[in-house]
Amino acid sequence: MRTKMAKILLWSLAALVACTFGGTASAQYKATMKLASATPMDHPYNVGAKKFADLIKERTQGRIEIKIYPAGQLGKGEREMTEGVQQGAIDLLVTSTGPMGGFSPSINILDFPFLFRDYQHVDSVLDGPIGRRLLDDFEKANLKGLAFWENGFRHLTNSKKPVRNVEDARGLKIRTMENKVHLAAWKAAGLNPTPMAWGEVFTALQQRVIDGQENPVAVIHSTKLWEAGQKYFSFTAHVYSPALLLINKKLFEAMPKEDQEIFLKTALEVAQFQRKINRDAEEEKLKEMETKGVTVVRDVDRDSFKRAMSPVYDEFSSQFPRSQIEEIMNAK
Ligand code: EAX
Repeated sequence: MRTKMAKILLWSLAALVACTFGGTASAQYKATMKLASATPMDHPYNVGAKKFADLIKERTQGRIEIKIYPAGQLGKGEREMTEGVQQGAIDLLVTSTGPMGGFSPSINILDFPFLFRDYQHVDSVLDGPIGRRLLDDFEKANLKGLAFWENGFRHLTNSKKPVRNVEDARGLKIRTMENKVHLAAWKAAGLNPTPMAWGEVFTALQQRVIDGQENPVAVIHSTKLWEAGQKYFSFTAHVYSPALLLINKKLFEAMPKEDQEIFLKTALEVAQFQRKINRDAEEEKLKEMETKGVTVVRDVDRDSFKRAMSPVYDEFSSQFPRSQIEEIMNAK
């Protein structure tokens, strides 16, 4: 850790000297960075991360190399890996925003059930002033949010029975992310939710410690949850889960301005690519899951879940007043 900080300080000094005595700082700046994620290499987080790394290497003439560490190699969950980014042990992280509330409380506003109408609504909020404000808020925690990538609309899976409405789901023991809004929403719906780091979920499902979990199709598919007994998938789309490309703020600010611009521009460019590949592949992944014996319930009574989860809006109204919620809900 101390070496890491020393390296950052040295590079900052080199950049300062280079700027002061001529020569562009970026020509001197070289770095090898570690980018982590919790999902397997074929998950859209890492397809995006690979494209990002390739473009950064190309656009910095090979001066900045980004090595990808997928599938929780650098930590059992996203909250823990975010702490690693804060401390400088990990340089970049692609993560769901779900466990980020402890780092930047304002981000939890995105976790409310049935907040977003569709992908177009998602993109207009995340790529507009509201999204910009939420990204900026991370800077207080020594984290720089480079762009919103995508996890996706979350759906319920379980090992016990087909779930068509909230009554069918009542009493199920399900894992949620370490996220207070999600926990409260599932409790209000009459389920029995437990927060858990993603790296512990597969085993907990396999051992039937929990009956189910909820995640976007790409996470369920890339982690092969049917092999842990998740035989029933319900298209609840109860929450839209953004992802974030985060970088350690001190590391980012120690980079020459030109390289900072390259990182920001590339992160936003890859965001569009990464969201598209996530969305385009969803139907094909669902079909493949059916070939693996998963019962996919598409005709879910989503209104029953929406009604049952609606008390969370009042429960958190002191932190997230109706006006803030409506600013998002009414965005075009
Ligand atoms: O970010 O923890 C979760 O359920 C996340 O959706 C997953 O790790 C991908």
